[in-house]
Formats: sequence, C-alpha cells, structure tokens
Amino acid sequence: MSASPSVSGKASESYDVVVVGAGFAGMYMLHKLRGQGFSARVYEQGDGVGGTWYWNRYPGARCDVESMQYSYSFSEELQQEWDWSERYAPQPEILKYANHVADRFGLRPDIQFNTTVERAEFDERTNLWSVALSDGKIVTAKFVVLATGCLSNARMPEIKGLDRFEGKVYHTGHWPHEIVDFTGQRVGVIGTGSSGIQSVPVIAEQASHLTVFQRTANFSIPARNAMLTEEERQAFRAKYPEVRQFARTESRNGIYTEMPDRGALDDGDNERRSKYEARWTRGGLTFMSVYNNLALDQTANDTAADFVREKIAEIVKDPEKAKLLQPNNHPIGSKRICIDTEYFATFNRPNVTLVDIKSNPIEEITASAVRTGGKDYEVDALVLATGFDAMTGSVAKIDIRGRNGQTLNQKWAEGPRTYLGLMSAGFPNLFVITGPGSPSVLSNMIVSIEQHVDWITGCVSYMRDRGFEAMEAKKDAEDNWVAHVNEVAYTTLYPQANSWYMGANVPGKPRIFMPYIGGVGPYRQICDDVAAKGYEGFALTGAEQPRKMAVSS
Ligand code: FAD
Ligand code: N01
Repeated sequence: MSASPSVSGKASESYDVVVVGAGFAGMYMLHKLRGQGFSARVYEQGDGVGGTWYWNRYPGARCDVESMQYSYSFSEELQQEWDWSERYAPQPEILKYANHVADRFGLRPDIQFNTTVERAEFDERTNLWSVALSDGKIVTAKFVVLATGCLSNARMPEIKGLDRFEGKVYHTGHWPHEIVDFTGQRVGVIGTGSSGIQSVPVIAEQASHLTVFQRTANFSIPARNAMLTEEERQAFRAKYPEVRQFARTESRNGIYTEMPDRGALDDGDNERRSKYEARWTRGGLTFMSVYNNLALDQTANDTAADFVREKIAEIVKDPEKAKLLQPNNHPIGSKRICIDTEYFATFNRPNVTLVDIKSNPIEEITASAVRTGGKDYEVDALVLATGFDAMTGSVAKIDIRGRNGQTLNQKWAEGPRTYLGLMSAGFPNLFVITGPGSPSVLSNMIVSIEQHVDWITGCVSYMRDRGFEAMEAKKDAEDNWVAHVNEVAYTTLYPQANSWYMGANVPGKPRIFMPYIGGVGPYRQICDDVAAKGYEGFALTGAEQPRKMAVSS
C-alpha cells in the first residue's frame, strides 16, 4: 500500500453523485442525473466546459467524425436548432457548442471549475465516497462518476534537453488560450499522429520554415472538408431518427454509413480499386468500412494499405520523402486512422523539411535546435504532438481507494480490469464513462458517452427505487469480461501495432488492448441485457426495505 494520506477530515458538502470532468460526458451526466432528481456536483480542473475541445486548441484541430453525427442526440430541439458550419467543425465551433449546451441546460451552477479531484476513498461502513479536492475541501457522495476523458492526459516526451530549450514549447493537448502566431518563425513539430497531421499543414502556412520530426509514418485519408449548405443540414436533420438509431444499435463504430457486405478479396483488382477510389474521393473515416474484413485479414488489409501508399507516392513529388511518408510497420487502421486536409501535399512546400527520427532518433534538444543524425535543426518554437497517456492516464492521476484500502492503481498495475468498461470489482458505486473494456475510443465517442450516461442513470435510479446502498462488479463477471475483451481483440489485426490503444506509447505501461472491439451495437445490447436481468454480474447490497435516497430539490 502506498503511504499517501487517506481522505480524512470533515466533509463540507454531500451529494448523491460527484462527477469528475466537464467534457461531453460530464455535462450530459449532470443533465441526466438532475432530470432524475439526484443532487450532483461536477468538478472540472479547467476553467470551462468542453474537455477535449477546451484543451486541444492547436492550429487545424477539428473533429474527424462528421459534425452532424459528432453531436449530442439526447435533445431533439438541440439537434434541430444547432447549425454546424462545416462537414468537420473546427475546435472553436465545437467548444462554442459545448458552451451553448452548458447554458441551454443551465449546467454551470452545478459545475465547480478550476478544481481537480485529487483523491477518492470508499468508506465501507457508510457506503459513501469521500472526495478530496484541490481547493482543500472534502465532499461526500453515494456515487462517483469518472468522466475524466480517454485523451485528456497530455504526455510530454522524455527527450534529453527539452527543459533547456530556450524557445517556446507547446503541447497540442494543452494549447494556450491566446492566439499563437508562428509568422516568420522556424517551427519544429514532433509527432505525426492525428494532432500532428492536422496541425502541420496549418503551421506550414504561417511559419517561415517547418521541420517535421517523424518517428512512425501514419495512414491518413483526406477529410474533404467543406462548408455545409442549409439544404445539406436540413436533409440530415430530417433523417436524424434513422441516423441516431443506426449509430446506437446497428453500427460497429457509432457512425451512420453503409454496412459492408463483402470482404476485400471477394472483388477483383479493378472493382476493389474503384471502390477504394470512391471512398478516397468521398473522404473521411468510412474509407475503412468499404469492406468487412480490413481489420481482420492481413491480405485484405494490405490491399487498402497499398492503395493509400500509392496515393502518397502520387501526391508527394520527392520520391524519397514519399517513401518516408508511406507507413510500413502496421496494418492500416490498427493505429487510429488519421483524417487530414492537405497533409501529404504540405511536404511539397519549399519551407517544409521532413526528418526521419526512426533511423536517427533525437539525440537531444539544445537551447535552439533539435539534434538528430549529428545535425542541428534550428527552431524558434517546438510543437509536441506526442499524444496522451490514453484511457487510463487521467484515472490513474486520482488516488482512488476502494474496499480494504486497495487503490485502483494497484489493481490496474498489470492493465485495467473492468466489467463492461463501467465498473471495477472492489470499487463499489464508482462508474467510469467510456472506460477501458468498452467501445469508447473505437467509436463516435458521443454515441458511446450517451449510452454510458443513460445506463449509469438507469442503474442509480434502480438502486434508489429499491433501496440498494452499494453496487459492485463481481470478480468472476469481471474476469470473464476482461477475457472476452482480449479474445475479441486478438481476432483482429489491432494488437499488431504499437498504438496507444495497446498502451504502447507510454514506456512501462502494460501492453493490453484497452477498448472493446466487439462493436457499439452489440455492446449496447449486452449492457441492456445485463440491466434487464437486474444487473447480472453485479453485486447489489443494501437495506432490506426499499427506501428513497435523499433527493435534492
Ligand atoms: P474529455 O473531453 O477529455 O473531458 C474530460 C474532462 O475531465 C477534461 O476537461 C479534464 O480536464 C477533466 N478532468 C480529468 N481529470 C480530472 C480531475 N482529476 N479533476 C477534475 N477534472 C478532471 N472523438 C470522436 O468520436 N470524434 C472526433 O472527431 C474526435 N476528435 C478528437 C480530436 C482531438 C484533438 C482529441 C484529443 C480527441 C478527439 N476525440 C474524438 C475523442 C474525444 O476525446 C471525445 O470525443 C470526447 O470529447 C471525450 O469527452 P469526455 O467528456 O469523455 O472527455
Ligand atoms: O497522439 P498519437 P495524437 N519522440 O499518440 C510521436 C485523437 N485525435 O495526439 O507513433 C518522437 O496518435 C508518436 O510516434 P510513434 C485520436 O483518437 C483525433 O496525434 O510512437 N516522437 C506519434 O507520431 C488520436 O489517435 C483528432 O512512433 C514521439 C505522435 O508522437 C488521439 O487523439 C486529432 C515521441 C503521437 O501520436 C491521439 O492523437 C487529434 C517521442 N518521444 C487527436 N513520443 C482528429 O482528427 C511520441 N511521439 C479528430
């Protein structure tokens, strides 16, 4: 057991539910709980709502699921009235939407900003959580919901000399609120995942010179972003019932699109090529759903990967650069596929240099340069697009203590263990939204967030109505679920990549495929069945006589 102090002291306030985080998950959780008469308090370390869209303000940041779908569905009025301007809204617009939701549903009075939840301890005698906050207060709650985000713990790379660099250093996941202007500057970008791929073309337009330091080349599909016309918005709104229903119950990834009915090898070369060409021209994430076996069969996957590699060679004029930009060490889609605007074409610009740091790793960062391969690349500013300690990083930062004083970090030392991605045995009344073991980051996340929020609200209402005091995942149900999550993952090509899905981007993090790849629709059905069977696999304990939990006015 670690020696850090337990949560003790007099609680200043008490709630039915404490929610940690005010991104899309925390905001909807609050709205839904209040609607059911629960008292709830949200704590958010930032000074505003929006989570991902509050923190990731880097140039070029936008969603990669189309905005008409990457939006809440719980309010018909909201989805009919909000006007998305572009096919993929830029970050400022998504943040404006989050703020609109907060105002529209009057959420702010129940959110305490600039407050980090530091510790949470379960008291087995009272079945209450004591929650310690960064402002020194301790509050108690029957339930704690971690809406802390899967991509909210920005990871600083361990590169020698980074702290001695005299220019400005920015992390894409922790971007300043004021405008950053790179005009006339020599900028270095380290990292070529989605954040790097979105920011590189925009920074290249501004900077006098841009040097991109690439360790792993990534697959990227053109976004084909465009302004939405009023007719397009109206047409989409008219079919919302069908779109949302499909995304929730039938899709694998929470996105409304055609379902593939055949594998890549069922078509001849010409037919297959023309299908890839059509998806490339359409742009966006649905490139990967043209066939039903791209994530399952290496030979099928190779056909899609080869197609994208050929496209890169067509776009990038310098054959050496093109070769470097062609991904060659993982199946397409096994790392989250990127969606870009002019990323590969940016390397045709005279003011952009590509540096291969796979062959020549960065030796050190000096006061004014990045040194690799014995050469100094002079830069005035550095952009770290180096990603996140994903899925578990923000949970791990909270000192969470369940039964017998066990910490969640101790329990998850060999990798996260949950039942349905929602709860972990030994930690009663503690829920995670889009936690490891659920479809989460493999999906249109707002669909998965809404599903979890609805399920959790149903669950705590059920407990209140029947007088249950505590609910907890049973160990055997959890063990079976973890085994199932792993088994399904290893039927796919995903585990072959050194991805953040596998925890491979964080030195020392256990290599476990964290999200559940069984599909959004099937997963929802499993969760609904569990609830319908009186929360099968969970232990419910409490008063013999039903009694009402304190309900706020
Ligand atoms: P977050 O938005 O991450 O919010 C969590 C909040 O919890 C944060 O504000 C954080 O400050 C707070 N918090 C964490 N720990 C504590 C603590 N201890 N105390 C207090 N507060 C805490 N998904 C898609 O489906 N489609 C997309 O197009 C898409 N684009 C993305 C683009 C970027 C740049 C990134 C980084 C992610 C993207 N994602 C996308 C994933 C995105 O994270 C989710 O879609 C969604 O916004 C997550 O919402 P959330 O509320 O679960 O988490
Ligand atoms: O992070 P990443 P991200 N030295 O981990 C490199 C979502 N998102 O912020 O691959 C040198 O994908 C690392 O190299 P390697 C989306 O889910 C969505 O880009 O480990 N390089 C890699 O190139 C996404 O998947 C959008 O070899 C180092 C890069 O940094 C997730 O967030 C936009 C390094 C990190 O890539 C994370 O994306 C943005 C080091 N020490 C984010 N450490 C949309 O488009 C790391 N790297 C909607």
